[in-house]
Amino acid sequence: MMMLPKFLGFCLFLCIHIYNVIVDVTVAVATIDDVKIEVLFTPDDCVKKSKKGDLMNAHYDGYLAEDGTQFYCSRSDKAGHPQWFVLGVGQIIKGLDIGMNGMCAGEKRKVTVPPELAFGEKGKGPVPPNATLVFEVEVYSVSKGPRSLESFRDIDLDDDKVLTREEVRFYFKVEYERDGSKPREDSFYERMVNDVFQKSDHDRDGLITLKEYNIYEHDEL
Ligand SMILES: *[C@@H]1O[C@H](CO)[C@@H](O)[C@H](O)[C@H]1NC(C)=O
Ligand SMILES: [Ca+2]
Ligand SMILES: [Ca+2]
Repeated sequence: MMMLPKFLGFCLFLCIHIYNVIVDVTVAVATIDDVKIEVLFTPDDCVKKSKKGDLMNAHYDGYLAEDGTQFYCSRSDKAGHPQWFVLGVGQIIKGLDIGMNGMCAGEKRKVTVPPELAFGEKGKGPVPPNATLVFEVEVYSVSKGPRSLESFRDIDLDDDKVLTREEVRFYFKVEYERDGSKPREDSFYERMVNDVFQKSDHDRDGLITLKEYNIYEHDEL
């Protein structure tokens, strides 16, 4: 369980990397309106909706709009683990950050993303230049994001300004079970904790400081 999480799929890494590259080299001409959102399924109790900074768990399949070729499938890639990511902070491509806003657990959407908000003029790997992409996404969970100062204070139970694995695990458990959701297995929380530490514990000392915690918060504070 101490290994780096295997469930962090290829696409998530690719998306982060490419997104960073694209932000540097292209002038974004597309806007939020250019992302087309079609809701395919809404569960009855669709109350808790995703917003920027939330931690989400989702499956997504990616297709080229032009001919429907599938270029990514999180169900079959990397042992089919759903992807964990923080919404709205550039951990996934811009078009999905926009297109997955306001989703609840259980919701399914088809999100069409123009190239400016995906892999741009250059494309990447199986994605050709100037490709409009279609993603079919299914959200498994939405939880209060780990990226605000407020949540840092909530997580830091002993108020010593660093987060331990135990504090983060306890926080997620309480967050998940507060709405009466059924308790999850320990391995479920362990994967979340691993993911958070993999992304935030930059010096790998097993503790997350306030500085490490706020690393993605470039447009806030
Ligand atoms: C991609 O689109 C840009 C802007 O419209 C254009 O200049 C470029 O030639 C296109 N690239 C390819 C490979 O089609
Ligand atoms: Ca602490
Ligand atoms: Ca650290």
